[in-house]
Amino acid sequence: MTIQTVATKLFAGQRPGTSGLRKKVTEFQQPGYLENFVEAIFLTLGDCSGRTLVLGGDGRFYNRTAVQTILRMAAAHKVAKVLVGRGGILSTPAVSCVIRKHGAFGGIVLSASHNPGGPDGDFGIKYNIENGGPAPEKITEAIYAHTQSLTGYRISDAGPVDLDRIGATQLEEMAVEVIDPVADYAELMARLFDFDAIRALFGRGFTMRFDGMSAVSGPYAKAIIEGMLGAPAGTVINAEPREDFGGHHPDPNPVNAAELVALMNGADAPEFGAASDGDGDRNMIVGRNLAVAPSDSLAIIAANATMAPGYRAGIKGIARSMPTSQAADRVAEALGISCFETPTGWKYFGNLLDANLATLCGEESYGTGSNHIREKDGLWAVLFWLNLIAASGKSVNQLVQEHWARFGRNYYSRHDYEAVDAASADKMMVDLRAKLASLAGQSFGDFRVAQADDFVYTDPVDHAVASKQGIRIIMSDGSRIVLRLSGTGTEGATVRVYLERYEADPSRHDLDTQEALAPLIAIAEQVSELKQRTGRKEPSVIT
Ligand code: VG1
Ligand code: CO
Repeated sequence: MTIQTVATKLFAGQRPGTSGLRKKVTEFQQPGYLENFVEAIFLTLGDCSGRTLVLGGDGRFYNRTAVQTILRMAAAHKVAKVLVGRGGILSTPAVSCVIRKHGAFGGIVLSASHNPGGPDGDFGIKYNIENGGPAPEKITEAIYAHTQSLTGYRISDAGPVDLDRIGATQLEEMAVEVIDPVADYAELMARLFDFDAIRALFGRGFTMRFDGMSAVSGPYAKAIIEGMLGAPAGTVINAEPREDFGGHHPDPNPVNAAELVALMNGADAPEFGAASDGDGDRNMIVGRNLAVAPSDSLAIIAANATMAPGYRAGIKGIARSMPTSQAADRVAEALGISCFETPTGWKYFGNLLDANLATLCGEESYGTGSNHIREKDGLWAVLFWLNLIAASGKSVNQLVQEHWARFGRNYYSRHDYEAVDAASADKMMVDLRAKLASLAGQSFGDFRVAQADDFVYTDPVDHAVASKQGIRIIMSDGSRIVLRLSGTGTEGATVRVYLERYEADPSRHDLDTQEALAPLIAIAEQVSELKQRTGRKEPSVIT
């Protein structure tokens, strides 16, 4: 076995987005493409001797190939030890958990998360740091800079590692330990939640359906919900991770998880429905005839957090991404704790969690999590809801209705315009930015613009500044329109329009969401000319 330096050509566009580098599989399959990015990670990390890394992915097409390549490159870079999930499998939250539990230096997550998989789908790679969370921008920018200047990559010519057998092997001087992907994570969950109460709930015949969407969370959900909590076999469906996610689009929302939603709206609906995404960090919570808005889920978890053993002592603060609804802010206010507003992407929560400024975090995009790890965590959120249901004796619907009655309802929706022409989308944002100053003070029907800006975030811990994080049009009654471009798409541009309106009056809490938001939808169009500029008649996805 020898370690070689392979000369390579540079690839443009290897700048990590909202959550790592995501491209079409075919782009990753170009000789040197993956290797260059991994080399750039190692060049950024510097001396790796004596260090342990964690490695795993969501099992999508190209996962195994990439794991083998990265192992051979890690050995060439003198990494002391790699912990790799069996079969190359580790959910994103499990990577975060394993990094923290084993004191690893960092980890590499192979996933394009909610993006479709398979040979014609997407692949992705992301570096997580010592705290278990996504690398902050100063590291991702350093990685990107290396991708634009490196001349070769170092790799061992050793044969493949057997990924399917748990245990220790050696690759060059490097130890490789194939670990059970579920064990550490399951142990952590059992410490956070009242497993006895949830087991008793299932013992009383409580019915649930968890849709793994043929992605990574299946094995975790099966082991925990059916195995440890005693839910009947068949509670977890689509539980086997597949390279193409069985043709599913593993992005849990009422559009992609239509089957689950139909089941929950049907006559024989179970009491609780849930789903997760490609890499297991997102969650969808569904009651009978009710898909819970992720922003509401964050607020409800926060308001009831002390029902779960891991949060008995109370929460320090809540952090939400800027486009996420302000439902959580009302809870924070009632609890007398801080609420932080960060840019989109989990990487911005890391410092707040590390500094113990926030305990719970959430994004409107079906992402919820806490200080137990440094990623959002799909199954964690599902277990939190199970814990709330078991401890309160209330249904999903009751918990939601009572929350709205107490705090008011933040009607909320996101309209995505996917794969539109990138130049037109950029131009729309530029023109919108130019208009912002003149928008303040203008009236549109019943709404008056109180503030219009492009969100700038200054991290309260390290004072790093992130600018151009989304255009906000904030009305005098707190209603909001937010527009931003996606940083995870791989085709053209995706424009996201976020809409929010607050309603205090409980007699008006059962409106149709799109109807409740109709005036704001019209204003968003009037101000941005989105449809005309992108040539689209309607959003690709409404959540
Ligand atoms: C989207 C979501 C964002 C989330 C990110 C990663 O990013 O809006 O809230 O953190 O995906 O989620 P963007 O830039 O496309 O809006 V995951 O589950 O794909 O890692
Ligand atoms: Co994800």
